[in-house]
Order: sequence, then structure tokens, then C-alpha cells
Amino acid sequence: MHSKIRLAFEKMVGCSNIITQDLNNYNRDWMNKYVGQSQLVLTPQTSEHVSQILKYCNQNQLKVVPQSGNTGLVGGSVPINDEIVISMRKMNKIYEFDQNSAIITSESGVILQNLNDYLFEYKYQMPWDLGARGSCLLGGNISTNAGGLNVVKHGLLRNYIMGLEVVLPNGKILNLMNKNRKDNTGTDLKQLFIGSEGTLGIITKANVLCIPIPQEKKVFFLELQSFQDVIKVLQKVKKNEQVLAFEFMEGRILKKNKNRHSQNTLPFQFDDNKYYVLIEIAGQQLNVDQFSIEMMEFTQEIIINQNEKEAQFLWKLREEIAESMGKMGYVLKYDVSIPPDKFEWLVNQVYPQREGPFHVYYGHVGDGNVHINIVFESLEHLHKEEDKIELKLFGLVKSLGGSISAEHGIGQHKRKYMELQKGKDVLECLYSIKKLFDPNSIMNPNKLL
Ligand code: FAD
Ligand code: 2HG
Ligand code: ZN
Repeated sequence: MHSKIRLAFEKMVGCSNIITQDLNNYNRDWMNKYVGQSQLVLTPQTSEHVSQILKYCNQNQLKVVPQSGNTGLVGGSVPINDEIVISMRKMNKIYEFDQNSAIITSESGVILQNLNDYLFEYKYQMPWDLGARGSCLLGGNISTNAGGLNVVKHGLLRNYIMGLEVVLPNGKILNLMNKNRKDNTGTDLKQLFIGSEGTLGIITKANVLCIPIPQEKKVFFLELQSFQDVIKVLQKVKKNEQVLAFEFMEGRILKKNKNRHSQNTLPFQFDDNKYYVLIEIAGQQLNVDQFSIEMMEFTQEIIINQNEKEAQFLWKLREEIAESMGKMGYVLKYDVSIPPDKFEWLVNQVYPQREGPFHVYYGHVGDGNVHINIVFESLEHLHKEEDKIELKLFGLVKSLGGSISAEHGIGQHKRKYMELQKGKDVLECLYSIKKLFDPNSIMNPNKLL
């Protein structure tokens, strides 16, 4: 790196917030699929630091990549070339929780789990939850409008963001830190930054509306004979307001993961040709017996947790799928939205008779979001197949009126399909917005747009 640039950053943020060695963890994504060439990572500690960094980069046409927990699954958080990584980890102050409004005010670099730990004494929690909770940061969640495990009950993250502080590429610190639940004063500017994957500015603070921790919870794990049964169960429970999560797993992956656990802890033997559902209900005075009876209409094979440890174990069977696939090789991951009753059909269209490389589908069937994971033994092989699979898969998704990204976002992975998804007119509008905020295109280049 040019010594003049280094000196400028030293003046702005100090030597302790500049990293130029051992950058592997910043240049590589969680899946080992995307690798960048950054030579410089900055770790700002205040919004003023972020402001000075962006102003300087903008004036000198230096490209930057905002990075939070780096758990994103579409290559959005790692550089492509030698962009400067702005790691938000050190902006990790939680300011306060206001018990009257149930709003937490925090810097954006706090780990999601730490926010929940902080809220615990107030008997509140964050309104979204995902398997990466121990590593992902608030700002990363907001920038991806993360989905996760409880969307079926709580809806999307963007509905809970009451206020934001955002630093624009020109260094301006935009104060959108509203704390009013109701604020009808024109266009809601902060919404533009939610889900924009670091392409418009850097989120530095947020006000988030929290939800009370439910008094009781119960996890049901069901073994079903067909995917149609999964949908029948979904239809049955859909109107039950206590359903907090409705997750689907194929037998073929649960069976493969059996050896990760001691046999006597498993709820079932797991069968390649069976279908498994995890339902969590939560609230006050849960009617567990009534719910069980309703489920028995579809199957006798039901496990219900007896204590917290068992609940965590049942959840682990679901949550470990993403990581276990990564251990098998290089994984192509898809997170599409389609009508839930089309999940099995879609996979059968892509892989008739389920032949081809090892692949599974699973996910948030309760909100119409299926994950398809396909494993390859090398990155070369993966890249060779990628386009072929995507043309077919995304074409079908589009024909079903679905979305090519239900929750992980676009990043570098799906950028070339944005026109297919959005259409020319919408895409033009999005480019105009990008140009308005980031005329020099320094923010997260070649991602999303
Ligand atoms: P990063 O990966 O660091 O960044 C994500 C994007 O946001 C990048 O484009 C980055 O440039 C941008 N960005 C980061 N911070 C900022 C900021 N402060 N300002 C502006 N832009 C910023 N996702 C789901 O939606 N649902 C799931 O259920 C889910 N489960 C997961 C399970 C596992 C095991 C893993 C590894 C990932 C999972 N993910 C899931 C994906 C990922 O965790 C989410 O996308 C998460 O929100 C990313 O947060 P992060 O802090 O890691 O952000
Ligand atoms: C999940 O729901 C995550 O487990 C990850 O969104 C999905 O790895 C995946 O494809
Ligand atoms: Zn998911």
C-alpha cells in the first residue's frame, strides 16, 4: 500500500485500527468460496472514524467493503480485488434498553447473541434469530435484512428497525435515529439502507424494537411420510398464533449427520425417504396436549422436548445442516422464495430422480423459503456447473412468481440475475439511487448491482 495512504489512515484512526498482515479471515468468506485480495483492513471505533475514512476514500477513489461478522453466504462481505475492508467489529457499544418503548439503542458492531444476553435481564430479546447468532453482527443483519428462524411469527427484520445512523460515502453522518414507533413524516429513508448490502453507506448505529421473551416454549419434531404431509401440517398450524418456527428437513441429510451424535440422543433413526419437521410453539399457557393431538392426525412419530437441553438438541439437528454441508465439500447454496407446496417439485425439476451431485433441500417452509445445497468436490467443478443450474433454477423460480433470494441477499453470487428478478425499469431506479448516494462507486463494488 502507498505510504501516503497509510499515513492518512494512521492520522484518522491510529495505528491500532489498521491491519495489513494475516488478512486471510477478512479476505475469505465462511464457505471458502469467495477470496479477495485486500491489503488493508481498517477497524474504526467511532462514527467519526467511519466518516473520515469514507470521505478520504471517496475523494481518492478508493473502493471499500463494509464487513461485519463475515457470515454472509453470497460473497457480499469479502472484497473481490484489493478493496479496503472496513471491519465494524470494534463498534460494539450497547447504549441502552428503554423499557417503555422496548427499543434497544446500539452501535452496529455488536454480535447478535450479545444483544440477546444484554436484553435477558429485561426479559426481552431481539426479534430475529439465525444460526449464525454467535458470529453475525447487528449491522450485517440490517444490511442483509436477515430472515432466519422466526419470520413465520415475527415477520421481517425491517419492520423492527426504528432508527439508524448511516455514514454516507461522502462522509456525512446521517442521523435517522428515530425512536418513535409511529413516524409518518414522508419517505422512510432508512428503509433504503436495510438490505442494501453495504452499497449505499455504512450503518453505524441502530434503534431496534425488541420483543418479550415468551414464557413457555415447546419443540415438536415430526417424522412424515411425504412432502404433501409436510404441507398438510403447515396448513393445519398456519393459523395458530403460537407457532414461532416451522422448519423442514429431508431425511437424507439427517441420516448423513447421524454420526455427529450418540445414537441414543436421536429422536428417530432417520430414513432417506422420510420428511422431518421441527415446529416450535411459544407463548403463555401453551396447550401442548391439544397441539400434539392435532399433529397426530398426520403422524404418530412425534418427539416433544422435555427440557431446555432437549429443545436445543432438536434445534441443533436443524441448525447444523449448513455447517455439515460445508464439511462435505464446496457448496452451491440457494435460498429461494416459492410457494411452499412447490419445494419438492422444484428440486425434482433441477435434479430429476434426485440424481447428480449430493444435494438436499431444507429450510423455512413456514414462510415459503427453501434452501437448496449442492455439494461439489472442487471449486472448479462447482463453477463449471453453476451457470447451468442457475439458469434452470432461477427460471423456474421466476415462473412461480418467487424470489431468487429469500434471505441471504445477492452479493457477488447472484448479481447477474438481478435483471431477471427485478426487470429493467426497477433495476434502472436502483442504479439511480446508487448513483445519488455513491457517485464514485466506492461502496462494495460489483456486489448486488
Ligand atoms: P457480513 O457477512 O459481514 O456482511 C453482510 C453484508 O452486509 C455484506 O454485503 C456487507 O458488505 C454488508 N455490511 C456488513 N456490515 C455493514 C454495515 N455496518 N453497514 C453497511 N453494510 C454492511 N441468513 C439469514 O437471513 N437467515 C438465516 O437463517 C441464516 N442462517 C445462517 C446460518 C449460518 C450457519 C451462517 C454461516 C449464515 C447464515 N445466514 C443466514 C447468513 C448470514 O448470517 C446473514 O446474512 C447475516 O445477516 C450476515 O451478518 P454478518 O454480520 O455476518 O454480515
Ligand atoms: C439456514 O437457514 C441458513 O440454516 C443457511 O439460512 C442455509 O446454508 C444454507 O444454505
Ligand atoms: Zn435460512
